[in-house]
Formats: sequence, C-alpha cells, structure tokens
Amino acid sequence: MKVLVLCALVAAAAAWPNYGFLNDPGRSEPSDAQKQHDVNYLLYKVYENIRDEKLKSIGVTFDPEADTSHYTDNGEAVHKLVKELKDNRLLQQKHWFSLFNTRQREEALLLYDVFEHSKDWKTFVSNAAYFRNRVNEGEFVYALYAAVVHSPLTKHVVLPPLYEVTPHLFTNSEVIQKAYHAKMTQTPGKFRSYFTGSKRNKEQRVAYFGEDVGLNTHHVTWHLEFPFWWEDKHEGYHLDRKGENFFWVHHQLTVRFDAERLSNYLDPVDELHWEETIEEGFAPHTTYKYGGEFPSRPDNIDFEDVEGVACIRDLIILENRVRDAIAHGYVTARDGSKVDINNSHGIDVLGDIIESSPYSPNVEYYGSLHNTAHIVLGRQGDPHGKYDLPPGVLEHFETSTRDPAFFRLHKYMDNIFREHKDSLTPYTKEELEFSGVAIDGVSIDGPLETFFEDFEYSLVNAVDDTPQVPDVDISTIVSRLNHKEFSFKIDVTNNNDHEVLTTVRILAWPHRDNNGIKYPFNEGRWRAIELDRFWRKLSPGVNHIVRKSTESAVTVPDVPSFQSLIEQTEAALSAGSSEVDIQDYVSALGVPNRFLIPKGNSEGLEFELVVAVTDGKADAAVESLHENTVFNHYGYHGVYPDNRPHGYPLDRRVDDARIFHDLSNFHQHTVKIYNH
Ligand SMILES: [Cu+2]
Repeated sequence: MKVLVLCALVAAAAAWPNYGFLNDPGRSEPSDAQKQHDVNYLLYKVYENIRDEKLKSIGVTFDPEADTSHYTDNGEAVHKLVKELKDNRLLQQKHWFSLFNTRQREEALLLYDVFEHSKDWKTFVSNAAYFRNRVNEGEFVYALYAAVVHSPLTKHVVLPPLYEVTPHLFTNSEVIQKAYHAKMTQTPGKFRSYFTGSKRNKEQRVAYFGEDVGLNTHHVTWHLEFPFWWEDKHEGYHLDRKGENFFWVHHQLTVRFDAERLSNYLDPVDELHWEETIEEGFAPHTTYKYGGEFPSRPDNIDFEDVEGVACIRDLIILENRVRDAIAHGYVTARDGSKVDINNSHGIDVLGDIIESSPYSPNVEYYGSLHNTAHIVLGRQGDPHGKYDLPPGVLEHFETSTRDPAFFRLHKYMDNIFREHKDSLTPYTKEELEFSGVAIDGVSIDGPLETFFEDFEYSLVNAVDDTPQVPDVDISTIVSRLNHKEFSFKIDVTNNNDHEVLTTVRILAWPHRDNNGIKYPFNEGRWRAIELDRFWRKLSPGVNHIVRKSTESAVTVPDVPSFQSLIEQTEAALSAGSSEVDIQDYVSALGVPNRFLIPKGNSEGLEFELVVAVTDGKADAAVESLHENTVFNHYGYHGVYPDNRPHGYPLDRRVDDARIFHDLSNFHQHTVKIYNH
C-alpha cells in the first residue's frame, strides 16, 4: 500500500509544471497565470472529465491524505472528507445541489475546508482535481468559488462568469433545449432568450432586472463573499459589518427594483404578509441540469406550512421577537445579557439575527428569518413534498431574483430594518456639517440615458459531450439594460487654509411615485440608490472633482467571457508571462455597471440627485489607508474603510428636511433619466 502511494506521488510530481511549496524555503508558488489556467480548467465542462491532461492525471493519481504536512490543520479536514467519501455518504454526482439543503451544504463546506487549509497551490489544486471527479458537481463548483474568493492563494484569480459555468441556472429551459439539439446535430446555433412570462403578466415589464445574468452574478457573489455559514474561529478571520452589509446589499436591490418599476409604470413592491394571499404566481421556465424543472407557483395561494422546514406560525413568532428587540432597543444574547442596538452598530446586529449567521448573538431565540423564509416561500408550489419536486428558485442565489416574490420577501425584511433605523435619533446639523467646506455646484457631463442592447454568452458548458466529439459554437443572445457613459462634476470650495480629506457620497432617489406625487424628503431618502462613494483630498480654495460613471465604487465591469479568459490565459502562458491582464475583473461583487442608473423613459424620469461631501478624517475607520483605498463595493476584506453606516447621511429618519437644505456640504437637484 505504501509503495503504491509513493508511486502515485512521484507520478503526480512528474506531471506537474514546476510547482513549489510556500513552506519550502527557496521555492515559490506558481505564477498567477498558471493558477488562472488551473482554475479555468477545473471549471470548464464541470460535468465531465477534466480537459487538461496534467490536471486530469493528478485527479487520478493524487492521494489527498498522503502528506498532511501541507495542510494548516494537519489534514483534519481532508481526513473527514475522505472518510465520508469512503463510507459512501456523499451526495451522488449528476444530482441537483442547493446551499440551503443542510446536508449538501455540509458536504460542500467539507471540501471548502480542504481548500482553505491547503498551505500551497499544489495542495489546493491537487485536491480540486481529485475531488472534482468524486463529489457532486454543484458542491464542487460552490466550494471552489467560495475558496477562490477567500483564499490568499488565489488573490489574483478571476472566476469565470458563473452563467457560462452553470448556464442552466441562468438560462430559460427553451433555449437550453435548443442548445442540446444543436449539440446533438453538431450544428452551431445562436438562440435568442426571452424573459419568462407573457405580456399578460405586468411583472414581465421588469423581468429584465430580476433575470439579468449580471445581476444574478452580483447576488451570488455577494453571498459568496459574506456567506451565512461563516464562522470566524473556523475560517480564521472576521467579516467586517457582515450583518449591516446583508441589510445594505438587499436594501439596494429593493430600492433599485422599485425604481425600475416606476420607469415601467408599476407601483412599488408590496411587502409580503404571512397571513395574506400571495397574489403573484411564478413560472420559472428554468430546469436543473440534473433533477427536473424548477417548480412553479400558481396565482393567489395562501401560505402553507412546509413539511420539515417551518410552520408559518413559527415565522410569525420569529418576526415578533425581532420586532420586540427593535422596540426595546436591545437584543437578548444567549446568556441572557442585553446587546444594545440603539446606535449605529445596531443595524449590524440586526442583520446578523435576521439572515441569520453564526454571528447572531442568539440564533436559538431569533432563528433565521431570512433563510427560512426563502425556503418556505420557495416551496409554496409543493409545500407537503407530494410531488417530489426539486428546490425552488428561491433556494439558489443564482435564481432567486427571477421570482418577483423575492422582492416582496425582501421588502418585508427591509421594512423591519427600517423600523429599527427609524427608531434612532436623527442626525443634527452639527453632526452633518463639514466645517469650511461648501459644494458650489454639481453638474453631469454627458447624457443620463439608458438603452437596451444584445448580449451573447456561451452555452457550451450547458450541454453534454465527450472529448471525441468536437465542440460547435452554441450561445444565447439576451436583451439587457445599459446606459451611456457620463461624469459627475462637483465643484467644492475648501475655505480652510490647509488640505482636507473628504468622502464624496452620491445617491439618487425617484422624485415622484407612480401616481406622480412627490416623495417627501424622508420617504425619498429611504429610497435612495447609492451611485458612488469615494475619497478625495481638497486643497485650499476651489476644487473641481470629476468622477466618471465607469469609476463607481458600487459597480463592476462585465467579466470577460469564459472563452476569452481561457484564450488570454493561454496566450500569457505561451508568451512566458506570469500574469494575465485581467486584474480589473478580480472582484465581481458590485452591481453590474450597466445597472448603475435605473432605466429612464422617453419623457425623462425624474430623480433627486444628492451629493454629500463629508469629513474624510472623521469618516475613516483606518489610518492613512484611505489614500489609495477604493470602497470595494459592498464589502471589504479587513476593516471596512468608511466607519459611517451604509447610506449615510440619509440612513436615518429626517424629521426636518431644512437641516439638509441648510448644509453647505450637501447638494440636491432634480435630474432626468431618459431611455431611447
Ligand atoms: Cu440575497
């Protein structure tokens, strides 16, 4: 047996392109380009054998338990996973996977743990190649994505667009069927995707938002960066303001969706009620790669308890406990002590208890309203499991926003958060002022104009094939929202005799509701969409700040296609380069830049544009880091650089709007967004 293992290791080493170990002095890690190559091929055609010969042979010959000195936990995680594998306890391959399924999540996290405890890339990638052939593909993709996002070994690796890795979760079944046909007949094909539903369904008018592949990628990525299962003691570091980020990312989805509805002559989303009828049904038109169709939900059904998940009564009890905590101004921790939430930090604690995560001070008492609600709502098509259907769209971050009920569920949670925010004392003029600094004017260079464009992505990874049959090009074309480029021009006077640091915060809210009635300041500010947040130094005197729409800290550019990632990586490797020029795409955390501004209309949809320049020194949570730190969208590894609550200075109730209008460091004017 020993001899066998040894041979296997020698074979693996021989097949390996000069990889070294971090803990082996004098030898270095492989280049970023090599790592990118490996990740590309680990994810390419993930339901089949690895197409890279070296990785493939490592997948066969590697023994994960042979040398545990390459793991930071002495192989504890890998022993656990291998035992489950040998005992035949792991979920089969070619079966659906959902992160909300407790056992399936446990399995995916066992593999994630192996990656996270790998000391060097060789150990990481060898395990990936080995387990790719042995664990469920959905679990594998999740574990690998989460590990690449969090591991220091993969800092510069760009994850391929998820909609091209697992296209089934992003593409309508009709188009997927055509893709299979194209493959079977070896005929290249480009197929147009249409949004689900028909014109008889008014929700269809905003389906371009919930079904956008980029928006779905944003949502998945956020949940990968801030996983609800994250435990500091296990993972080794803390995710700063995770609970508050949970509130903020979903609050922004909620207000952005409402803004899109306005431009399509729809009322804002109504919050979900456990005791009222769910009027809107939903037909997902989406199929699992393995395991059948995503279940539908008919119109006008009443909530039913979901077998083995939760009773509606229990959800109402959880909600009441959370609302009680808000009314009391404190959360009761596990040991009975009180955690004060009547302050800026309270939103973070509330996010932790509502989602919930292991950061919750008392998960036994507050449960996990959000996660349970997702499952309960997702299962309303077959609450008693009579028809043996796979999980619903709401049980996947990739597919959740396709169902308009997702936004009703999140409006419900958003209103709970608002109840808390509204309970805090409004900011005073003194707190909001920035002494000596005044905004002289704000203008926009370029049109505020949205439009629809065609976008094509590959479905090659959707279909089954074998290395013996050559690939034909199969893709789909979807219509998607975009906008023309523009810049904000902000003139600021610094009357101090020295340089000052400022945080520039740009937000906008719809000027009127769907009946044409102006939103009062306090209503509007809660609906504000964050457009940008950045640091600037102001020299004494007049300063002209120009900020391009493409620079926004809350958005990300489109990740290059999977094919282009592969081509760029191979070109870099064959040119002997250690890097691939793709570093702009390392994080897919933000909203797609295409969605920076909501869709306008032909007459011009009015928005209140707000710019606040606040005291950067008082705002900074970290020393000097701010000079070259971008806000990095909705999160940040390490301490988040802005110590103000998300949404500041509009995050709290405003009883008297004159306070804002009297501030010289605050500017507001009405703009129009067009769509042609
Ligand atoms: Cu979410």
